[in-house]
Amino acid sequence: MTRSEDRLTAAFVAVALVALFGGVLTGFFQALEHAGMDVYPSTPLVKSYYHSLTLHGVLNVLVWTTFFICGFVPFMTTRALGRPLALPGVAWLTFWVMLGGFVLAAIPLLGNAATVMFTFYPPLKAHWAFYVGLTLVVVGTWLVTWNLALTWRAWRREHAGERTPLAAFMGLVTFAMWTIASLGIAAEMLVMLIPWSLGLIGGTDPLLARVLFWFTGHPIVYFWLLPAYMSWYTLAPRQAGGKLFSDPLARTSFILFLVLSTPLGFHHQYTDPGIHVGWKLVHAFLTFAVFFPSLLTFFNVVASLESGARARGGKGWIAWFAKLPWGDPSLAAQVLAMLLFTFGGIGGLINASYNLNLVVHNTAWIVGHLHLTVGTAVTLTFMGICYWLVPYLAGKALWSRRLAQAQVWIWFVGMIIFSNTLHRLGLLGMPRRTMIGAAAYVQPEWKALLPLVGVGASLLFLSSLAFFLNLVLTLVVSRAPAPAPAVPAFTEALSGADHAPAILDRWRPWIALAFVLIAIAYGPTLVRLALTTPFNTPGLRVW
Ligand code: HAS
Ligand code: CU
Repeated sequence: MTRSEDRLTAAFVAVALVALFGGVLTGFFQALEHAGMDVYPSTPLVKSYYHSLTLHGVLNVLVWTTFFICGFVPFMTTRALGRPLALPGVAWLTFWVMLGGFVLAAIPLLGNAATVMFTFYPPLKAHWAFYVGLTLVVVGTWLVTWNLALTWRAWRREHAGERTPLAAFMGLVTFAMWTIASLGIAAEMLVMLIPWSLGLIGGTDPLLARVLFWFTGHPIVYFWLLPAYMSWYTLAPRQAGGKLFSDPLARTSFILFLVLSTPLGFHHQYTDPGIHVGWKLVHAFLTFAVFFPSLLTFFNVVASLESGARARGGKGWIAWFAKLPWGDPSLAAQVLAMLLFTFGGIGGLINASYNLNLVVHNTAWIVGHLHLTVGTAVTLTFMGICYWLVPYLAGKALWSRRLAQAQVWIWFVGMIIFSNTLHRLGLLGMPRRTMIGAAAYVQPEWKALLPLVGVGASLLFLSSLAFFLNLVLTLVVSRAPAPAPAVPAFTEALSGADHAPAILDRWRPWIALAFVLIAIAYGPTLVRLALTTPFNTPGLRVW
């Protein structure tokens, strides 16, 4: 790969890490608030609990993830295809468009003019720059899709009849899925929020906006997850000293995500009026369907790790687990992320069940769920990736392997305390997105648990500080050259790409099927809402 491409990856990852730092800091403030300390009077930049919560959500789940993915996925895809990006100029333009968008959104965000949470539900009304900025970030991701697609086309011309290398296949599916999924948010921004915030239309409609938001808002979780899966499938087994159990099964899992990720956003809207219960049921079934590619991943990745552990002398049904090379912080981060994701996934099934959702919806339980998924499965995996990627990009060895080992375990323990406590608080009825310290209805049984939120979050914050310190010292202090090979090699498979049916390497049938399912699951509701919605709700600024 060219140095320019490495620099591009470095640029994306650098922005991602800055966002993550802001995200973990504000998260720490919120947890302290829950634990009984009102920190906001002493944080001049962060005005209130809700300002902090918005910064935390936007910086972590929208900016950290997206920028990391736009750096990491093209890095992996071009390496797997063995060729540079088709349009290097466009790739840099993409970065500047996205950075410009982020800065534009960050100005009102920091200035407390967009305190609308990462879901920005109207009628809460942010400054127009917030919506325009986020839209530019999304446009940037489409440019990445375009570039990856052209790069693959050029590869295909020279490799007719060959299977697309697995990592490249996964990169392409991730961006194809995301591009389809992002149409909802694009419509919400362009037709509703941007004209409304600019005063071009007088009002808005909460229900239509929420439907369009969750059209994208559910599949965006797979846009975050699939790059982590890409690492679990194509790098982690090799890091563990083993082989991927089945390449065709891995491809099947990704194709299922391409087809099934989008048509199920109503599982975030079970309690919303104005959507027929029959369509909610359809979305519930489809949510259970999209559970399967993660189950396939579970079996495939466990079998692959097991092959590595057994090659290292591991024995028994479970005891082999101890023989994984735990001393490698990059692998340890990913395996611990997988362990916690198992519980996050089970929690997801509970959320998806209509009647159980009525118990947990809008409670702290959901916050527990999202910290196991995006906050650990994704974030801890990306941290693990940083442990080889940043030294490689910097051309220097990681400053301290020991610190990195400690960091991933502190995250693991901190997250168990933090997320378990939030799940329990949710079952006790504690609402999410609420400044609990100011609530008049705090129950004694919540009071007993709330300090544990602070304990867990303090460990998480400590772990993030160790992470950032290690990366900064790698850049500034480390003198040793990056170890060779700096980038983990792609995993070989026990059952390889040649066993994969050719149909899995075709795009049109799967993309067409994805659109058909979306048309069935969303078409009637969207058409009805578009034809009947009056756009007459005035905006609110409640902060
Ligand atoms: Fe979720 C809400 C359902 C996955 C993120 N989710 C959220 C929100 C976020 C989020 C951010 O149905 C809050 C949004 C908001 O602000 O309102 N979620 C699911 C389901 C899944 C799921 C069914 N969620 C994720 C992922 C996320 C994420 C992934 C981020 C990355 N979620 C919901 C629902 C709601 C929801 C409802 C709305 C709730 C409400 O009322 O508001 C599934 O995709 C999960 C499948 C996962 C598995 C786990 C497989 C395990 C693997 C690990 C392998 C382990 C190994 C190690 C190898 C089936 C692959 C083990 C080793 C051994 C030896 C054992
Ligand atoms: Cu969802």
